[in-house]
Parts: sequence; C-alpha cells; structure tokens
Amino acid sequence: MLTISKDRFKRDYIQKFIELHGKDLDEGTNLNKYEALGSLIRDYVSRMWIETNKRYNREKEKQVYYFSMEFLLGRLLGNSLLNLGIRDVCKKALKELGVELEDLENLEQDQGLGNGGLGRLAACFLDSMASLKIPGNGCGIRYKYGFFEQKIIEGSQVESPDKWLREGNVWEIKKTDKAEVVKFGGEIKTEYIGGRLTFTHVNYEPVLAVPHDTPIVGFENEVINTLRLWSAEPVVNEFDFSSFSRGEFLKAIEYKNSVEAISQVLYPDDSFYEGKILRLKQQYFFVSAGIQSIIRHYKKHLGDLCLLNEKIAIHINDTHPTLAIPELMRILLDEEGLSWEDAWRITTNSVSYTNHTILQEALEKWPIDMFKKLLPRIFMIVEEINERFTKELWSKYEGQWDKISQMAIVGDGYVRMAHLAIVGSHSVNGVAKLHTEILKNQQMSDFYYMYPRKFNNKTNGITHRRWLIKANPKLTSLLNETIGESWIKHPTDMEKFERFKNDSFVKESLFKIKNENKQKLAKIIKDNQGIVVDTNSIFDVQVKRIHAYKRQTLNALRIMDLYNKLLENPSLDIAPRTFIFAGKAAPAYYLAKKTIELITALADKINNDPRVSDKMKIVFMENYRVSLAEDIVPATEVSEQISTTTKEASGTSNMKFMMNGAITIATLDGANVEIRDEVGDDNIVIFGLTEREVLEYYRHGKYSAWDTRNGDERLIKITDQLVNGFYHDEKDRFRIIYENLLNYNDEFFVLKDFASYIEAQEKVDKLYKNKEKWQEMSCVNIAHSGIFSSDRTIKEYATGIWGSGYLYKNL
Ligand code: 26V
Repeated sequence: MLTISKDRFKRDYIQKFIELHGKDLDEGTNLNKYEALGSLIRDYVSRMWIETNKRYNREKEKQVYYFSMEFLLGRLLGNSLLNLGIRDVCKKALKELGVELEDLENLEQDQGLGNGGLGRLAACFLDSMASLKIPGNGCGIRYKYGFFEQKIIEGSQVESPDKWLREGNVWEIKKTDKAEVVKFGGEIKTEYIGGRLTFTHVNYEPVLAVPHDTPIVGFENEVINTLRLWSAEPVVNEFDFSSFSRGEFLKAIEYKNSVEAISQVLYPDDSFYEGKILRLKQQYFFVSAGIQSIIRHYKKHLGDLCLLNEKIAIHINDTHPTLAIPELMRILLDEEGLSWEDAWRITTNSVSYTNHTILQEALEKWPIDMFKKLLPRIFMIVEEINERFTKELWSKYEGQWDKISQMAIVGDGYVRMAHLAIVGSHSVNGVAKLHTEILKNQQMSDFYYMYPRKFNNKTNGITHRRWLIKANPKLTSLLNETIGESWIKHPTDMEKFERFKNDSFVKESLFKIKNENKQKLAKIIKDNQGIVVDTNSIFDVQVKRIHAYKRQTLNALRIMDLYNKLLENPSLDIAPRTFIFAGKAAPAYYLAKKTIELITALADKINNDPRVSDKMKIVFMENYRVSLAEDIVPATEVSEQISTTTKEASGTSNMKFMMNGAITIATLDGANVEIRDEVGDDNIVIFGLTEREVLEYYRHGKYSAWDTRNGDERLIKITDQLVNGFYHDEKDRFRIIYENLLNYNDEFFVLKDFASYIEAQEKVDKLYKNKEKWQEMSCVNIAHSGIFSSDRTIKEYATGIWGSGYLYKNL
C-alpha cells in the first residue's frame, strides 16, 4: 500500500502540473488537471512496477499469460487510486486545491477494447490476479479504435468510430525495444541440414509488433502486473519511404496501410462468425508476438525450455487466440530444435482454454485455402497435429468414419479452432455450471468422452473492487459499519450481512442508498436522454448486448402488454416502473437494430401518453459502456436476466446487480442457476422453460409459435400492434420482429415464455409494494454475492488449472 500524506500529495501534484503544462494550476482546464493527475499516479506506480518485475524475475514464480482478443477495462484512474489505497487522500488534497476528483475521473475515456462479457471478464481477471499477488500478464491487441460509439438518431442506432486515443493515453508505455517481428504469407523451404529437417520461411511479409504496457494495480499490496497490448507497424521506418522510386513508393504505402490495418479496429460483432482474413491476421499477429516475447523472456531469466510448462501457463480466452498452440510448437520445433514429442508435451501442458458460448453461429472455423496462404508454416503444424490426432481417433473408433471426420481438426475444407483448442490444451472449462454440463453432454460430448479429465467448470465472477467499492461507495460504507471490513479482502465474508436482514435501520439504509443512487442515475438520464424519470418508481433494467437470445423482445412485449392493460384500466394498481435499456447491436445485425427501434418507438409513444405517464416510462440509454454501467448498476432494483435457457453461457451483469442489492428476475440459465442456489427461491424470481424443456423442443420441433399466440388474447393484441401502425407511422418498421416471432417460429421461445414472464413480473410488483420484504431480499442478495467475486474465480483457475499463485493464501 502506498502511504502518502495529503500535503505531500498536494506538493507532488502541483509540481507535476507545472512540469507538464508550463502554467499554474488555476490557469489549467479540467483536462489538463486530469492529465497531470494521471501522470502523477503513473509515476507512483512505476516504482512499484519495476519492483514487482524484479521480484518476479528473482523468485521465478510461475507466470500466467492470459491471451485475449479483448480487454474491456473501462476507466483506470479511479480504480488505480482505490487499489493504491490513496483515493481518499487524493480526493481531499485535490479538494483543498479547488479540484473535484470525480470531475477529473469523468473526463477519462473508457478503454473499450471489447464487445461485452468476454472482454470485461478478462479485465476483472487482471484486477483479481494483481490483487491476489498472482504473477499474471494480459496479452492482446492495442486497437486504435475500440468498440464503436453508439448514438440513437430518430430511434435508430448510428455508429461512429471510438477515437479513445484522441487525447493520448497516460497509462500506457510504449516499449519499442521489446518489439517482435511477425511473418505472414510467403513460402516454406524445407531442407535437410546436418541430418535434420529444417523449415525456412521465405518471401514473407514482415510486420513489426510493438508492445504498449499498461500497469494493473493490485489492491493495497504493492503488486503491479502488466497488460501488454500489441500495435502493428511497418518494419521499415518512415525515412525509407521518401527514398523509394515512385513505383516502390506506392508499394510501400500499400504495405504500410495493410500492416496498420491489423491493429486498427476491434471487430464489433460477437455473435456471428465471419471468415474474414483481417481477423485471422489479428489473431496470429498478437499471438505470435506474445509467444515470441514469452520465450525471449523465459530464455533470459529461466533458460531450460523443457521446464517451460512448470514456469508458465498460457490461457486462451475463447478460441480467438488458439493459434498460440501451433505458434508455440513452431518456436519449439523450428527455432529451438526440440523433438515433436517434447514440443507437444510442453505445449499442451502449458495451454488451457475457456469456452464462452454454445451458439453455433459464433464458432470459429477458417477456410483452409485462406489459412494456408496466410500462415504456411502454422498450417503445416496444424496438419501434423490433425494427422496425429486422427490416428489416435482411429485406434479408438476404427472404421467409424463419420465420427472421426466430425471430430477432426481439419475437415470439410476448414480448420476448426475449438477442436484445435481442445486437443492442444490440458484444460477446457465452461463459465457456469449449467454451461459446462452442456459442453460435456451436448456440444462437446465426443471430446468429453475422449478426454474426460480435461473438462472442468469455472463459474465467472466480477471484481467487487470496481463493481461495489468503487461504483457504490455508500453501500460499501454500510457494509463496513455493519460487518466490518474483512469482506474487502475476503468477499465471502459478506455473508455476515444476512444477519441484518430484519434490522430496520439497515433496511432503511438500504432503501436510502438505493434512492440516492437512483437520483444520480435520474440526473444522467435527464442530461443524456432528456427524459425525466420518477425516482419513486421501480428501476427495472436490462443492459447488455442486443441479441435475439437475450430476448430484449420479451421485455418489449410485456411493456406493450402493460400499456394495453393500463389503457383498459387506468386505475390498475401497480407500482410505477421505469424500464431502462442500454446496449449495442452489431452493425450488421439487422434484427438487433430493429429491436432498438422497437424499444425507442415504445418510449416515444408511451412516454408521451399522459394517461399512463405516472405509471410507466421507458428509457433507452445511448452508448452503453463500462463507465455507464457503473452508474446504472448501483441504481437498479430489478435485474432482467431473461435469456432463453441454455443460451447464455454465464452472464456477469447478473452478478453485478445482485451485489448492488437488485432483485433478479431470471430464467434458469447460465450463472442465474447458481445465483438462485445462493439466495434461495424466496429471494429471486424465476420463470420460463427449463433446460430440459428447451432441449426437448429443439430436438422434436413440436413448438408452434402461432398456436401459442392464438391461445393468448394478450399476445394476439400485441403481435398485431407490431404491424398495424400502432407504434409507428411506418407500418412495416417492425415486421421483421413479427416474422421472426411467428412465421419463423420464434427460435428463442419468446412467445412460449411470455405468460410465465408476465406472472413473474406481477410477483415482482407485489414484492416491491412490500417495502420491508423487498429490502430484506435485497440484503440477502448482497450478503450472498461474495462468492461471485472474480477473486474466487481466479483462485479456482490458479489452483485448478494454472498451478500458480501460492502467495494469495498469505493475504
Ligand atoms: C465471438 C466472436 C465471434 C466471431 C467474431 C468476433 C467475436 C468476438 C467475440 C466473441 C465472443 C462471444 C462469446 C462471449 O462473449 N460470450 C460471453 O462470455 C461471457 C463471459 O464468459 C459470458 O458471461 C456470457 O454469457 C457469454 O455470452
């Protein structure tokens, strides 16, 4: 923990400000002040960072490398201050200088280098690894443009580039001397040299991978880990361009552009896989750079490559970094001269893999021709892995051609990345109990049968430091006052809070805190969306990517139904509700974009209808991102987790909401099942088809959306309203939603689950009206949320998969 006095901090800050801007503090803009603060904190951190690295090199503890295409960090200033243990000192010192810390924190651009759950999980894991003193490194891509910015214009999503680096980035350090060269295309020359078969890559296109390191601050423990993001640059320098003759100059420009394209932009679609060559380039680019730098560092500090898997663990976040497997093989074979058997043993024992989705359409497979042309040597290695694997299959399933070809790594003209990831690693995990069971028994059952010991579950988690301590300081204080502070380092100690579920002071405090957080959010809604919401209404929230399986449509249909009911019976006795939505649709996902249009159309009509305006309001908040989530989550009372059962691998916002005292309305999907197990049936509202029912319907196809609709008056009315101009002058604006629900037979069982969802919402209404009961439920939810801290998850990864992190036990 950094100890620093307020006066010292003031002195350091003023000096930093003057050095950086060449003017006095009172002449500076808030942005100047933010930059000075960031830069000062980075100085403080730097000393500890160097110490941490020295210690790691000295003590040679096992290093974890977490490879991920996405790291959705959000803002860093507030959390770095918190973890350094100087946020309060800093806040007071700045106040005395006439500066509000929060104003500066709000100026920071989100680092939005991820699509959603998978990228945010990676960020929570980095925070937990540093906080648990686990030597953990992130490895990814420094996209020049992160996840697009979303605006809602005339009810529709409009995307613009996320220029997050516009004002620079105080947190990163560019390490030009640690650059690596990554090779694309070309040919492989095979020769015998000294009795050994050698492979030489010729005529390739070289790309320089330049690392940018960001410090990851552990919680009050003086550990600073590293997130290393790679940026693509041409190998020749700018000067060389001017000396080229005209023809070569144009070629050089083409080369420069094609290289820079690699780390230009994050792919904004996390639901439909497209075999785009640029994405394959991105994957090999960061994986190759990362593995090369690991080996370089390893050889310098540790030496013997045969012990590699004892000293390092390589984790791949979904299949996107799977090329780490053949790339490590390539280096061990071609550059280090190991035998295939040794290289394979070391590689498979080093690598572990997490699966994050069962959606077929998101599974990665690369066309052989593209793969081979771009990565000729890597393809040869993948073919060899496949050959050996299919031989193993043959010895088990002799004659069963269908099975063997289905399980092969290369087949039907594609390289199947999930198969390569399973075969080339020693551990395969799902992200919630139900999800892991589905992997084992359905999606990957053939592989589970073959390698039962590889499969394991690691239920996701979220860092309670960002999602509770930082986002909800008032609830944090209440916890500290009632149960002490041990939960901060041992989050499951939050269970002690359950003792207060009948304590009227605590319940009143919970009510007050929620109300204050709601007021803060109401102001943001007013400022950003121009809508005035009633802070006495229930804040009912669904924020996440817009996707058919997450069923924002189901939420929309019940809003339409409630509106109909209120028009029929204006004195209907319901607790007023504010329905809050936020989330981005992939730019090419037409149905998802139409879903946003539907929600904004409901808002337009219903919010402007004075007959119902004291009972319901609908808000679609623009540009959902980590920092906005930090404002929404603490103010939420009802958490909507309503995916079609079996489809949501885990979900993590469900955990954030419960930790902040929201009541969950949910299907028994993903980690909702474990949340229910923790809080008990009385403290969550469950509805909808079960896993068995869903799988049964998919198997036998006995579901009829039309029959379901025709059997329910409410559904007849609202589905008609989708296409009769009730919500928009343009009658066919929502026709595709109607078609999907009815004529395409409602793939995600929205209509099937409608009745039970309405019933569940009526239950929520009843519970909310009983203020005592509601606060009691809220208290139980908070008390049982500690297990969903990513600290628990990371301890399970460390002991169960990586074999690392002995030190966290000494916390
Ligand atoms: C998939 C693809 C497919 C191809 C194009 C680009 C791209 C980018 C990302 C992804 C990842 C999709 C998987 C994903 O995000 N899964 C989510 O992972 C969360 C963390 O484990 C989990 O809580 C969510 O339930 C799960 O949907």
